Amino acid sequence: MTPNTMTTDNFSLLDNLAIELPSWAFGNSGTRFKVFGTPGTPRTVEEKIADAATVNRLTGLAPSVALHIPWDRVDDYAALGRFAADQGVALGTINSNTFQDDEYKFGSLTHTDKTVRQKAIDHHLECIEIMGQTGSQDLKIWLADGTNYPGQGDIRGRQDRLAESLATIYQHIGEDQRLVLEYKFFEPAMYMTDVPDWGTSYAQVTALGERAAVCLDTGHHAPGTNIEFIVAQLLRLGKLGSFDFNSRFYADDDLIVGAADPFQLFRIMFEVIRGGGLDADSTVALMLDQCHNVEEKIPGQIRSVLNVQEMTARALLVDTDALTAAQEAGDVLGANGIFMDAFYTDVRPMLAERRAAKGLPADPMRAYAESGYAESIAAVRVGGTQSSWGA
Ligand code: PSV
Ligand code: MN
Ligand code: MN
Repeated sequence: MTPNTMTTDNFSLLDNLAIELPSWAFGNSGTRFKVFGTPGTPRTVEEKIADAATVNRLTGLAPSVALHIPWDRVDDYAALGRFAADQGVALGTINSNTFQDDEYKFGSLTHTDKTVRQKAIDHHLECIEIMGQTGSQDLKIWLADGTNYPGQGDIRGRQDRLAESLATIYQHIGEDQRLVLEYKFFEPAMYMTDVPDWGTSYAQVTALGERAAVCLDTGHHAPGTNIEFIVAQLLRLGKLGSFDFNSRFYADDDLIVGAADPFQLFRIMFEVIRGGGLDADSTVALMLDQCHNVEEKIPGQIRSVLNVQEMTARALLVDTDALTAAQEAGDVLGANGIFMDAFYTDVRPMLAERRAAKGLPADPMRAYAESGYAESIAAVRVGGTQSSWGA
């Protein structure tokens, strides 16, 4: 039997960890019942970018910010890109939005009315144009399209119209750009969502071509779904484009990553590593998709990127040679033990040392609390309208 010898030999792969932050995570968000404001909440896109840059400065883990159009619409995207660069971050994924206009009540890219479909297509073309100005690589499409009642819509016809609309958008995707299609099994449509699962997303993007891939949001699956299996499968098929990381207890809770189930995050990161998703030439984009309701937003993002780093480090500890030997020998408990040994190892002291060696704060949460940034933005950002999810 091969002995289980955990080492940190693979920790250099941690240098490849780059986690994009969503601009909307810095705005206020809430539930159906109430949106609580937070002092210092950004009023402009620039203020959201400055907050994201703060997370990156303290962690070294978040070098880019995703934008959501029209929430983050500005006159001059090239200037916005320069502003971001001055702050030490880049502009990343452009997220489209076809879920807030009255015309989209019965769908956007799937709508039966051609004029509504065209409006949704044109919005995506605007997003692609913005990508040209920001230097963004990915156009991310998440659709609220779907139906609430059996019989309400023609399931197959909607798929056909979706395919046609996506094909039109895809024609405008540049050589160095990608279209990523996010799936979600419910909400706001309650009976049937037009892109409910990875299989549908995979089928749609495969029909488009090389530069289209699947976006996996960890909160968008039925409870009990084996997400790491989906990760392994999509990586195997070369179609895992990006992640939206968050965690959930019940539905699409959009909570801090790893808060609900760190072991699941560990298992997902193990498959990401196994499938080459952390290699230097990987095209898998890691992003957060969170909404902070009652907690402070900047430390919420810091906690999340640290949790991803922590579970990645634990996954890198798995002695894969010993694991393979145990698996091939049919040593069920041995294999599981090797896996769990890595998961149960506290890597926090090692990561703190690593950060310090790179000139980063050993404890970014503490460094943020002591930095005075929260107090300074609370003092400065008075007046104007605080941004929120949806504005
Ligand atoms: C809605 O479920 C959602 O959370 C999707 O996950 C998108 O990625 C996000 O909103 C932003 O559009
Ligand atoms: Mn998402
Ligand atoms: Mn979501």
